Amino acid sequence: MNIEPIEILPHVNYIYLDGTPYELIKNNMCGYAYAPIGVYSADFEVIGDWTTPAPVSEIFVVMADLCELPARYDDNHDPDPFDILSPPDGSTLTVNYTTVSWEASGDQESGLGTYEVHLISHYDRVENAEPSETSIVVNDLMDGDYVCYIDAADRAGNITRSISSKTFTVAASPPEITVDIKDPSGHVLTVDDGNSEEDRKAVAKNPIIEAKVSDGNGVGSAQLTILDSGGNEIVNMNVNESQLNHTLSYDDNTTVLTPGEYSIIVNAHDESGASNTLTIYVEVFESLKLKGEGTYPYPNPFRPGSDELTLYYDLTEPSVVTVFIYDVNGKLRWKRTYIPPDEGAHSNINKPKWDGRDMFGKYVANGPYYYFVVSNGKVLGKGEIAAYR
Ligand SMILES: [Ca+2]
Ligand SMILES: [Ca+2]
Repeated sequence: MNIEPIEILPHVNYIYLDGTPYELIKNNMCGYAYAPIGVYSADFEVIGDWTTPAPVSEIFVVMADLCELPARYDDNHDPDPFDILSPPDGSTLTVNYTTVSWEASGDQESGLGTYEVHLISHYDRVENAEPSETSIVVNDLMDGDYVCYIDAADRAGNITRSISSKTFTVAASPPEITVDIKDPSGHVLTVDDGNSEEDRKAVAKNPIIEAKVSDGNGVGSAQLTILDSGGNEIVNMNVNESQLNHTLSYDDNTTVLTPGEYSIIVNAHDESGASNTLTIYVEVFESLKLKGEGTYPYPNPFRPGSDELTLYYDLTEPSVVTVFIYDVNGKLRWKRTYIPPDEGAHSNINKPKWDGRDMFGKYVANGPYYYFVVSNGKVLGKGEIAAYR
């Protein structure tokens, strides 16, 4: 490309190509400025080989594309008026997406840069559309009431807001429910999709149970029920006040959960009539013990240096636990103590790891090893591990 910079007078800052102004980036070293190839219609003064110093109305400039700075525009006029067309005002959507459409705006000076689609609800969301677009599909809308309007922005940042806005409601989802069961030690078991009777969660005595319910349409009512193994209602808590969020908290101030099996049922309705129920099966234990299969090392045999051994065990309540590993001669090779609520010491399934190094940091030799899981002077579980490399 033939590049010929033009020299311009200091007060000339913009030239226009097809109605679009380009800021001239002045090079202080040589006093040249550069602009894109094209026929320019503008009044500016040039000196040098060009017609000078008179203003010119049309000039052909060969460009040096050296301007990496963003263009700034000499444009103080807002884009043309326009209006939003959809979604229909006052509509209720039972799906979590919608099409927003609008009339085309326009801009005579710097040109349209973008449309900003504003969706104002419990949260504010902005989607951008190209200047050539007049509709977009907005996905993943949360439940709630919305006000939607469009801002057309030109390239200089001048904004025209759509003449009107649309209001609509999304009512696509039932209330969301999560339950946190807190052990007195602070360990939290969170359940958000329920469990089966076979997969009962172990819970320490005196748990604190918190059911959190939320819905963008407003939670109209929520209920926490605890049934014992005979189906008797032990606890029944209700709220019937419309809020976006409710938390129902059970602690043992009123009714102590004695050891045994329970089901925790949380039910909620939103203000649009959708409902949801979460059921959690738990077993409350009097004191610490191992559940299920006892302890389980994996992989076994394992390769020190290549594998990590994971020791699985399921505790009924948080407790300080020490794992000992002895070799075949009865010599202690490794031990580690775990403190609640850390991995290895919390209620439910623990998965502490051993990388196969002894207490001096050396990988142990091939052979059988014996592990013991001990808490409070009591051996909870033990077994054999085979190491080979
Ligand atoms: Ca403008
Ligand atoms: Ca809802």
